[in-house]
Amino acid sequence: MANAITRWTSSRGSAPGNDISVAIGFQPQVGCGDIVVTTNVANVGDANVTVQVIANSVANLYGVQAYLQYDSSKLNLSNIALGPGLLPEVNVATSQPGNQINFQFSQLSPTLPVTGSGIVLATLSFTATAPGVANIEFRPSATTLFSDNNGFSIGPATKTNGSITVSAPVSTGSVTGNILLQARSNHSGATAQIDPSGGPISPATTSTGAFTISSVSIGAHPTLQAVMLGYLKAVKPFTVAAGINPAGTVTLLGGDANMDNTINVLDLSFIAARYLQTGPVYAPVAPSTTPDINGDNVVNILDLSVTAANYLQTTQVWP
Ligand SMILES: [Ca+2]
Ligand SMILES: [Ca+2]
Repeated sequence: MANAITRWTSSRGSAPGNDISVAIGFQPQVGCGDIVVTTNVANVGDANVTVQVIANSVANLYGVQAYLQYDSSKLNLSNIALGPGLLPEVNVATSQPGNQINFQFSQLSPTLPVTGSGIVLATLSFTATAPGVANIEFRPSATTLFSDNNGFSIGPATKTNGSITVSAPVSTGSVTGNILLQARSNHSGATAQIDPSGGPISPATTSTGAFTISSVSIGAHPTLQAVMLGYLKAVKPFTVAAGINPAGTVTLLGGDANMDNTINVLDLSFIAARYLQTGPVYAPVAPSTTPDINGDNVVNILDLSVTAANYLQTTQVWP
């Protein structure tokens, strides 16, 4: 106590020995605590997205008045819950005109004052309505105040604004899988496509047949197809959700030399007419035809046999 008196007398510029009874009752009216609005993240449409208003580094906190505002272009306020770090035993008002949040409350005797940090004063609940960073901030035009149980202001010395970062709803996913090619050990060069033609398409498959179609809209799609030059395509309906959607593995049947979705005498004739030709280019009719079904740069019995074995097969169902 002697130290407290010394600080008081020196701060007032008085000599020691003045009226001690006045000095004993003195409390410094300077800010000491801090008030913080926490941050959170949400997606558009999320309800009950909360931030907390917290008091830190306070001594003998007994009441609080706070004046905040929030970004009503991105958030709708749904609830203000006072406490529980400080008990709202005397609640003067809790109102939210427009985009404002005001609360004023005190504890009530015999409840003891609160000292420490991490004291939750209120929890604010919002619905996220639009993407972007929505600030929840102290209004500079109104005085946010801590009170102790003697009715003195004890801060806040600093006020830290909060925010909710709202993300746009996820509207696309990706589709992955493997396309294997009959008669080949290297399965590169095929593609997978949603909503042919014109829908999102994968890059050419890797040697293992792996593919990924990116940025596919969420929902049910009538057709996912696997296509390779010289092979019958395979199709199935496919529903896409957010994230990665495995479509499984499909093995394409070889022999559709003219790419008309049927293996028949036209394909056999096309191959026979070019029998024993060599080289990488076998597209005398159009770019989308080939007699070299297995891709080994020679037209021979291997191509003819696989085609004949798939005679009269048509577009396949992707399992
Ligand atoms: Ca054909
Ligand atoms: Ca061949």
